[in-house]
Amino acid sequence: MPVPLPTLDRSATVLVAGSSGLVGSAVMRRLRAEGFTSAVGIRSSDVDLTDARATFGYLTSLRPAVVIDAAARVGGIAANDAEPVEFLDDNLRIQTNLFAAAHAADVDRLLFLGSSCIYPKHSPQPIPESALLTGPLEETNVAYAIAKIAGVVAVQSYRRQYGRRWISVMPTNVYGPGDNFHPTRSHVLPALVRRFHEAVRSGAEEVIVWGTGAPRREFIHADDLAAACLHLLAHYDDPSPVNIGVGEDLTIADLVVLVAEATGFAGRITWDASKPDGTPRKLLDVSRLLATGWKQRIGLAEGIRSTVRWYADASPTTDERPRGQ
Ligand code: GFB
Repeated sequence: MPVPLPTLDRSATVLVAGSSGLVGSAVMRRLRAEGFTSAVGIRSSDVDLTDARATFGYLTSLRPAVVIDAAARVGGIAANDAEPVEFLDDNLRIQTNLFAAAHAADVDRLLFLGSSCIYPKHSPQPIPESALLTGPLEETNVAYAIAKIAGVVAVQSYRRQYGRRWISVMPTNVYGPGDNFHPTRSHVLPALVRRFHEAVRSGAEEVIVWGTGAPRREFIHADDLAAACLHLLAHYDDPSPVNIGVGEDLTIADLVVLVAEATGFAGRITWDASKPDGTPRKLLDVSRLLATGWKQRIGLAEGIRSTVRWYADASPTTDERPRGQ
């Protein structure tokens, strides 16, 4: 029998690990908007979560009631492919240290952010949570996916062995303000926003995009993801991870058209098929999330337009953020 969750106490200390990243910064905004008065964000420059001693020292002195783990080394398909050691090693260390320190600090509620890339490359579409560990992973991100799968298993293990009410969520591809807009290391949406924005500014006639344009992806705005995370902390308490997505995908070619329109680019688009396509399709089954009563608020075209406006105002100061999502 599931035990009803107590309402999250707005005055409790909520720790957001990775608060300068795309997701962590959105979670901080959402906590403030929902009236949480003791939300504390940490970045890697505040506490190095790959360092066990520093992590234990920080957590056992702060003693938060809730931890939201949005700290990770993240990157797009090229960065994952080029640096598997860092993607595996840093993420395993961050999770192991943070979870052990949260347990030592007696943290009752913890939310771990995984990724939809933990599912097998050829999963049924839309991908149900039950697809986890049923087949081989996409080769370009095996290291990152294995680290995130280890995080899911760690959360389940703390629940089973110590009765911790910790949960894992698996977001689909995320975008929004504060993203990493690095030209080669970032995910597709920020990479396109930057490339098309710069092409319009410089008057370039051509923009080169990667792959064939055929892969299908689903995108969620970081503010919707943040709202879903707080909603699930208040309404979900189960060992199985929960997918967080919007229930719709599109081809990369269609995404390119949306970004070109939002930036006002009317020139030529050329596909560089020497770059990897990655997983052919990644659409999450979100029925478990929707059954908790959560609803998406920001549509993709609207979200892309606001991200383009944010980037135009913030550039050129926005650049690579290797850690913190
Ligand atoms: O966003 P992305 O790097 O991540 O790439 P994945 C998605 C698709 O967009 C691929 C194409 O088919 C790319 O070939 N694409 C087109 C581009 N132009 C570009 C570009 O300029 N930059 C990038 N990055 N892609 C990542 C995983 O997979 O998804 C991570 O590697 C993580 O581990 C993340 O899970 C959410 O969706 O393919």
